[in-house]
Amino acid sequence: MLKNIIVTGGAGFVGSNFVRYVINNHPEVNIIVLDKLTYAGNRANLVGLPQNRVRLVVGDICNKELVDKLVSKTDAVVHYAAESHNDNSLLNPDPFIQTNIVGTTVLINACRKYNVRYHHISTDEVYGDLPLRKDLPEHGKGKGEKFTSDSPYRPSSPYSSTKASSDLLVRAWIRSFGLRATISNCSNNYGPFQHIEKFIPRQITNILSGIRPKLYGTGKNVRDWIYTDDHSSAVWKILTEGKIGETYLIGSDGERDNKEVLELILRIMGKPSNAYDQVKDRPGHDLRYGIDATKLRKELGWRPKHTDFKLGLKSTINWYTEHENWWSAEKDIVESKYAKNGQ
Ligand code: NAD
Ligand code: TDX
Repeated sequence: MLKNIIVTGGAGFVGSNFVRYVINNHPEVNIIVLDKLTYAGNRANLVGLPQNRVRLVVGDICNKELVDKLVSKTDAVVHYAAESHNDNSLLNPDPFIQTNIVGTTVLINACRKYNVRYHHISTDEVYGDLPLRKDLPEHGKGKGEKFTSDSPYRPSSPYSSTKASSDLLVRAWIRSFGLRATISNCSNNYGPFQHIEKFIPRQITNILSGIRPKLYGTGKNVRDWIYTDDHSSAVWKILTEGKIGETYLIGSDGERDNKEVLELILRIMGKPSNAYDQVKDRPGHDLRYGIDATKLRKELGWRPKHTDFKLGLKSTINWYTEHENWWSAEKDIVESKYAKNGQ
């Protein structure tokens, strides 16, 4: 049984939601959050969690001595820490290479040394993109090719190529060194605590700030949205019941194109659904992601709970509306960076 775990990147969006999920659902588990607190990490993401069960260590996953010391005393490492934003990776790939590739290597070396269970958080973006489906159905449960754990690696951006590199390192450490590891590749998360540089929170906080939302290109690109709590429950399932050496894809049949998502946000927030600007497209912009999560559902019996996208979006909009203090100081900085880039 797992009693003490390290969650890297636990002060970021998906990591902090995982920490909260574990604290609320698994009273026997204590967590060390190892986080560098980059621009994307925020102490406030851990506010309200019991201090006797969650300890934040501010540090870099590339720091071998620190990682060695922490890993020597833990039962498992769940590795979320990353540079995570595609647009930033197009402006400067260097921190992506450092954290995502070098940082992961430091962690898996330490886990190998102490024979510690390791779970690697990755993304569907390592598989590149899928062709668009003309017949995108109302609730995304249509046919069409989807990613599986056998899909070839075809990353498009500096971000996704560094995530792909880290996945391959983990696979090699499993095969060559017997690392006790699993990998999960999840689709686009949404929910509370997501940095306002990302699509959904950027548009919500634009509207709340009186700024017109910004859609890249025509908005035909499709993302497979999952509520972040469902990602957390899947990761816990894999960590505790997954087969060592396996890769599991996580998704909840939430395919929608960006235009549709933006129009829904506008409608929920009481604005005309055409009240947005079309801006410069992202270079190399992946067209469509779609996850086939059959393996996770069949082999581990995982089921997502938050499959009503409109409901999830409403509660996310409420969260940003009620937590203006959490994001308002960052808003100008984020928007002026985008403006410089014509977006
Ligand atoms: P995020 O940018 O919100 O958070 C990343 C966290 O990692 C931050 O707290 C940051 O301070 C920390 N960090 C960055 N570099 C570090 C370093 N060198 N040492 C220690 N900590 C460091 O990212 P996110 O959206 O929460 O994504 C977390 C993980 O989940 C990433 O590995 C990402 O690839 C994966 N993922 C995210 C999504 C998504 O939709 N957000 C989907 C699939 C997979
Ligand atoms: O202002 C915007 N307008 C817009 O149209 C922004 C910020 C984005 N977009 C588009 C680009 C994408 O097609 O919205 C879509 C989603 O964009 P992001 O939120 O930047 O996410 P994406 O690039 O799809 O990657 C996300 O999901 C997979 C996470 O950031 C990654 O960390 C994760 O691996």
